[in-house]
Amino acid sequence: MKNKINSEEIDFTPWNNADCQLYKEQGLWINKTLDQIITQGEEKYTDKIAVIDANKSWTYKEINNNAKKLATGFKELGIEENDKVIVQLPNIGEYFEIIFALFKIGAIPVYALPAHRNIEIEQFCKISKAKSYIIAEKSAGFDYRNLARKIKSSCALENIIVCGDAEEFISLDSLYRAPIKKAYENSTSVALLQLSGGTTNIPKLIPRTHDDYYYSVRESVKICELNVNSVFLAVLPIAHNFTHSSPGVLGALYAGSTIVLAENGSADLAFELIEKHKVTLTSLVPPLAMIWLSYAKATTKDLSSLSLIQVGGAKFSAEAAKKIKPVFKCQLQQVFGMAEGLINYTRLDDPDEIIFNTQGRPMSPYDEIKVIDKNGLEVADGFPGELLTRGPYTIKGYFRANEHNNNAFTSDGFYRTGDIVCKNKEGYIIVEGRVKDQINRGGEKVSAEEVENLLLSHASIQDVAIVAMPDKLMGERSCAFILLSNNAEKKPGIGDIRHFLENKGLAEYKLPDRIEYTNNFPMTSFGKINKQSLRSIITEKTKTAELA
Ligand code: AMP
Ligand code: DBH
Repeated sequence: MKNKINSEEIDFTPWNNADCQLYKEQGLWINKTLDQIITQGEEKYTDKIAVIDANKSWTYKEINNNAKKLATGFKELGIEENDKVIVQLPNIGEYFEIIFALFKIGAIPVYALPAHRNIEIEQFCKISKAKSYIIAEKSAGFDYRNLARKIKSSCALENIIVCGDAEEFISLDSLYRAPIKKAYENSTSVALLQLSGGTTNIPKLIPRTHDDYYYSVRESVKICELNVNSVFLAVLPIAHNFTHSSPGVLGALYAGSTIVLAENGSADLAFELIEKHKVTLTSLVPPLAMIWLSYAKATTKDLSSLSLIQVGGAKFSAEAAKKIKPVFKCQLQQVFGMAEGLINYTRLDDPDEIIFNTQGRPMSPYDEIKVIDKNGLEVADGFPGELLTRGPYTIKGYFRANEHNNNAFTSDGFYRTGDIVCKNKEGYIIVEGRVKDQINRGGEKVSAEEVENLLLSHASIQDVAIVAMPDKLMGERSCAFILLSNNAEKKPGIGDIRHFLENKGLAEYKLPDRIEYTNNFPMTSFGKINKQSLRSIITEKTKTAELA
């Protein structure tokens, strides 16, 4: 049964014993929990500023001390080892106190994004059985306490913890107690649950262990050359795997750098912060990089401190890639990663041609990759096929998703990425497209099936298929092809459709950007809706509209 989550579902699929031993012997897995990032940070960089947000700054010592105090507060609330805690926060400094406090007691944060609404949060609660939910009172005009009120009963939440004015909920401020003395130590256990963009209507939770995630962070720091002089500007949500770990905020803390948190990605705010804090690197999704490129030409702000801009999450075109260096006078790094594990980077000293035209190569010499055709056979270099991977920081299974895992992983432990790529003979990867039924909206992944299922509950809709349509800025946007039911009184407009989904509690980025009415869908020979032809139809239409 598709949606059933039962107690026999596996939380975590381990690597085989021989691989575990190899990764330990080779010093990839170092037997430390992620908490070590901040305890070591306190020892080495004590009074150095670790984090600056819109209101405050924190030293390394302050973050660790506050995390120790919160750890005790969380324990007193009844949060225990292996308990899941949904963390949904904007880019604020308290985020670090909270996640390190959770690591210290062996509780497991589920990394929700600020854009998620009740549908998503309810799903995370249901799958993870989280009893605690941590939010900020408000951000970007949205009141998260109202969201908490909406889901409280359906989710059986016992603790709703609010950073800021808690109203009837538990105030984060009230939870700072005497510092905890001994921290959780089992590095082989699951540290956190990341989210996958999802290719089915059930979101996937990604169990990452302390050992594997810490390795991914350290290796990323090495490749991106972060150090105590680096200043990392986080403009994307910090819980996202890219901003979190590639090398992201955890990498910055590991390297003794300073993190500057922006509340959003607007070029105005970011450029101001870059000048003010002498930011050296940042990570962007392609649409943001395009906006920054257009604003940078006219800015009066001094951006000369920037030495590296990372772009990833969706395909960055070679044309746009070529503009980064001349405009920002800094290096570009393409990053092709996934919360399931594998991260590919172009290297800082790669020739321009590689940096412009490829999405990098695997981060670790222990990453194994295969590019296969429809029959599962490896294709020759330079030919497209689906990318499969396994290695020291790529998961072997999603959290409580046995049935899906049978399809998403091969019997010998490779993750089927669903990405169509070409690998060149030097091992660099060029992303060509996807086999996944997913829209990559400027780095934010939308599962077509999830939105289709919701639309099918609309009284006027008989059938619907959502596909990606090309978009200059976002790379892709979503188009819903709709077949009206016989008794439909009127054609709902795009506004009605978006409103309908919003009322259901769907995150805004998942709402269709366009609708097209159809009387009959193109079908495959198996009688399935032929999404490939729908994509061609809408691509042609958008091209014709551009020419008109
Ligand atoms: P997720 O599994 O939700 O973490 O999303 C990861 C997916 O994002 C990858 O499998 C790719 O489809 C896509 N992706 C990430 N980075 C890039 C990139 N640089 N170029 C093209 N696609 C990317
Ligand atoms: O898209 C992603 O999920 C992603 C992109 C770049 C990622 O998880 C990462 C780097 O770590």
